[in-house]
Amino acid sequence: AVPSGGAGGAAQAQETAEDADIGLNSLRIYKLSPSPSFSLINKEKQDGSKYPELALEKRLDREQQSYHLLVLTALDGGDPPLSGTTELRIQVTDANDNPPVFDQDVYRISLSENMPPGTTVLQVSATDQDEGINSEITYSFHRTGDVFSMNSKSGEITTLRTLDFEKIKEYSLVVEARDGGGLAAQCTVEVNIQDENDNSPEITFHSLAEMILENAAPGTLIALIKIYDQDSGENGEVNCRLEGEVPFQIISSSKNSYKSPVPKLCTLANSGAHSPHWETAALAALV
Ligand SMILES: [Ca+2]
Ligand SMILES: [Ca+2]
Ligand SMILES: [Ca+2]
Ligand SMILES: [Ca+2]
Repeated sequence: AVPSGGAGGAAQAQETAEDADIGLNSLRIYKLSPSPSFSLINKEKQDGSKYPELALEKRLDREQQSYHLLVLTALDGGDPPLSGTTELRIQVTDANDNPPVFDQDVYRISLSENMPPGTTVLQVSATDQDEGINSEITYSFHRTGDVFSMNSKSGEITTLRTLDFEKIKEYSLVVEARDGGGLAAQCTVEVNIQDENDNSPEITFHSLAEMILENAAPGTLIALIKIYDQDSGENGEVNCRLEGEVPFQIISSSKNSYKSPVPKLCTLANSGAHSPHWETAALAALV
């Protein structure tokens, strides 16, 4: 067996043949079947006997060709020459000359917040052209966190805890694949957290007047209502409306802030499309 990646030119094997004749009819030359990888050097000992040396012409690559069959022929000087042949079977053993290669340099995934811990969200995959332990891949995070865990054998990434869009909106993970011979590759996993409507509007209410006179002019401002929803986009949009027949109206002064007369009941509608929360706030009427 010859290790792959060996330097060319080194003598690798010796074969000798015997010829009982002497003089011209004795052994003249060795020949090798054509091979791009191997060549034969005819050598002569001090006593005049000949022997061949098998040399590497170029680096062997087990991943391209793991087995070589050569035929060595010994020719004598007779006319016609007599010959003898022998087969050389060469098995190339693996060297760890290939690092793992990820299917993708960058994986991008989108996850909804609030998915339960233990959910498998992605499986990364790398391959290695070598064989045996040289191709056995172990996956790990470049820097371990407390949000995701990695199955070192399968490359499956699982959540360790609940994701909260309101706290962190994206993660960038660097994943390493290392083969049994110590060669490694890295890829990046970009995780985008998507908002869910998991926050109800929060209401603050400020009275502008202790009492309202019965002859107060229409349009007199009576109270200030502030509404805040931690969610984003549609999930954070709120509507405020008065319930029932009341002689008051709500004036929207700016986003999430309403000047209002004192209502008996103010219902805040969250217009989130997915799972709207309705928050009802009973506000003490000051009338
Ligand atoms: Ca390898
Ligand atoms: Ca190899
Ligand atoms: Ca949310
Ligand atoms: Ca919301």
